Amino acid sequence: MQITTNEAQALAPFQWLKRPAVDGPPAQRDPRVVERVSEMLSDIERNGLDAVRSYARELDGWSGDLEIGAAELKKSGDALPADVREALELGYERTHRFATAQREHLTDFEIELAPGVAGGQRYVPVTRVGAYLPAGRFPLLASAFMTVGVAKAAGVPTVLSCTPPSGEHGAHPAVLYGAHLSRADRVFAIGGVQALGAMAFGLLDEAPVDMLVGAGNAFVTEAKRQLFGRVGIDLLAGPSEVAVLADGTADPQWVAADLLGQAEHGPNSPAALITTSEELGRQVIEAVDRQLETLTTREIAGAAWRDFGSVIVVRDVHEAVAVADVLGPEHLEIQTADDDFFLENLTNYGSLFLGPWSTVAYSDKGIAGTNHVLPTGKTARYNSGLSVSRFLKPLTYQRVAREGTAALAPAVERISAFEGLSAHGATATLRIDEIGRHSGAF
Ligand code: HSO
Ligand code: ZN
Repeated sequence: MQITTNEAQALAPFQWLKRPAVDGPPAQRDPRVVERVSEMLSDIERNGLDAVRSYARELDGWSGDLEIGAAELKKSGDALPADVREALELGYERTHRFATAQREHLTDFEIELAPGVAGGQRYVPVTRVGAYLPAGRFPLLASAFMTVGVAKAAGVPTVLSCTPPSGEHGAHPAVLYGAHLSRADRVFAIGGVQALGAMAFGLLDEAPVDMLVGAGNAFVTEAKRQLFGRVGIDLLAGPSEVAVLADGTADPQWVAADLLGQAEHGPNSPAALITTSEELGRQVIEAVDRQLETLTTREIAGAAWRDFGSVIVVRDVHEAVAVADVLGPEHLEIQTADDDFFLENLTNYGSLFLGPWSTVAYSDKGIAGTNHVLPTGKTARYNSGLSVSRFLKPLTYQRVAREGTAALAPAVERISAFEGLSAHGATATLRIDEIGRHSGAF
């Protein structure tokens, strides 16, 4: 999400109050990760579940059953404090309602393009989806709602999910409860590359999955990248990002808190403030430093802020839009006197949070209903976050009646002849001739 020197020059003039210590975006692909993932996937494709089991033992210290039974899944909530369970249920319910509304707004249609010539489109769900539910440094409990739950709301018949076991403890009960609430068809205690390989190569169920979704560490992301093509994917998630676009009306303490609220994801998580108020910029820098002193995750969040934090002062709202669109942040908060102006004018972001009361964490946890699987690393230029539409293929069809022939066939004959594709032309000629035989001229 960082602005490169070239981009900064193109956007000039704006003023940096704080520049990231690291120049350029977080490192992309580590060649050692690329090679290791490729070796592991070949091994898994060749040796099947034996290879999966051996990686589970070696990497996750797990030699128990790979599949989590229905009874265990159902009971997973019992291990959780009642208030956490209720919060998760609320997150599932909100995410499901939002996804269901998204589904209702995708409508099939058929249009008559000429008499006897119709074209139509139907949304048809992907048949089999595999969702990866991470449980690393911090288990992100809402992940199942965002992937499994949304796939189910889209009507995907079979959704498998995998989550890493941790030593003898097996899979994380809260992650399992999320998968259970989200109606996963089958859940496995398998982590990392072996999970994605097992789902994509069809080792866990009667057939391979058609699509892999869900975030994970660098190995998981690389595995998805290498399997893409053979299966569909949602997106390649990089470090979590946040930008806040604020004017002098914003509260610097709130802005600082919201920047740190994503910076704590990891030491390479970019956080940026874009502001029309130099005074606010200075106050936020001070507030971030003060809040870091007492934050339990200050090691991580502090490193992220030092290396990937920026504060940019722009001259007006138009420059603010231009800078935000270049950053294309995963999460973008707007805290200004006219938030709707930005809703109408911004084009590149994963998800937008309008007004000081809309903080990113509400969506992260599923409580705001919207999806938190979002594009990072400026891919918001061409991509959006996960939603029901990603699990639904807009399949088209055409229906031409005999009386529609005149509207199509002569043009196709002409184009085919010009291209030199005579067999194409013959398919049209055949139909014209058939009509000619019965009715004389066209
Ligand atoms: N900010 C993360 C999602 C998340 N954070 C879930 C906490 N829980 C990526 O969008
Ligand atoms: Zn987050």
